[in-house]
Amino acid sequence: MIRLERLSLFLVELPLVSPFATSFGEERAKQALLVALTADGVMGWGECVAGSGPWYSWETVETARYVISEHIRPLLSGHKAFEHPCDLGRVLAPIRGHAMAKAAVEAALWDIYARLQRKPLYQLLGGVREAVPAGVSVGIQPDIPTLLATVESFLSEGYPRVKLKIKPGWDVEPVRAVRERFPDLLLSVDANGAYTLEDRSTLRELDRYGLLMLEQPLHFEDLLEHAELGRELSTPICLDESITSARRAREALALGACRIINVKQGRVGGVSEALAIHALALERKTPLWCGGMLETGIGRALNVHLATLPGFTLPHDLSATKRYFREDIADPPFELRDGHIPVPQRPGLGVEINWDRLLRSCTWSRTWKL
Ligand code: SMG
Ligand code: MG
Repeated sequence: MIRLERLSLFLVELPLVSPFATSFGEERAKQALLVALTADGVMGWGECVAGSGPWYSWETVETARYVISEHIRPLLSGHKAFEHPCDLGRVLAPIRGHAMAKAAVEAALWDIYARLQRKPLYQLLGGVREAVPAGVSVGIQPDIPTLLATVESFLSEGYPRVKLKIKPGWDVEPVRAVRERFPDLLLSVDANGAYTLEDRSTLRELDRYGLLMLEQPLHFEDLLEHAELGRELSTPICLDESITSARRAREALALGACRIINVKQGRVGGVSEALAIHALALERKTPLWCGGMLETGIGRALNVHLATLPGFTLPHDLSATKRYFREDIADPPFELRDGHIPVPQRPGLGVEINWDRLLRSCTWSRTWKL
């Protein structure tokens, strides 16, 4: 039994080693809300994947801070003992939406659960690998020569798969240039919902470059138009933003809206919901991979553990810590080994908070007794 004693929130800001641009904007720093839960003297950590503004999702660090402080905390206080992290879902059920806020709290509970059993988290999740295939996501670049140089330098570090961010006006040209220069590269693209069915001729042109997948080409809430587009393309469509729960994943597969799913535990409301999507994907023989939200070492560690499950069969958006941060708030940093990220083998998430760095990058924090 896990008996919760305290809840802490930390808002941190870390500079990115280089700006990251997508179809919805550019980020120069990573803001993250970290959750720490204490039980039986053990501290467990979770990272909320909500961003500083409502661009990827309508949730933000501020909405998550509000929902956790004002709504999740009282529910935790009223139900302090948990047998299993999957029990949290029922306790938080009165709160509609706010998947990212809920997921961050659940993540901290998983960390405690595994630490108390002195086991690395992936073993308790049913993971089957000790290293997971890495992949790098390359933001929109100022021009093609810069893009080619950027891709080249990631390949020299050993990344086995590259994903290019695209948007109208930055799509066919960059994809063609990268494909001509690197004919055998495992290459995919991610539009973050920047296109409509009126752009189908552009999207059909992308079909010629042997892409692994086309990620979230259309509106973030859409399933029907993705199904229609999917019938016109040979490149498989992968959904990211549109898959907000196992229920939505079931609907998407029933409609033929995607052939691949990008799993982000934060977007779907937590690891338990991600496990439900995993079970569904195994049943439906739908390949999964683990997406990323430029996480610090806390969120990155959770993603690495999740990606060890048998249904996660494609390279992930999991990169080395130094791809985003010069200094992270958790140790040790993640590194690439033979194109893979080794899975931490110590109990729980298997990374430890570096309190010096956490406090240096912390802009706000608060602790409550539960
Ligand atoms: O963590 O390496 C990472 C980022 C991967 O491209 C990435 N994530 O839509 O898949 C996606 C984006 C969302 C983040 S954009 C701020
Ligand atoms: Mg995406």
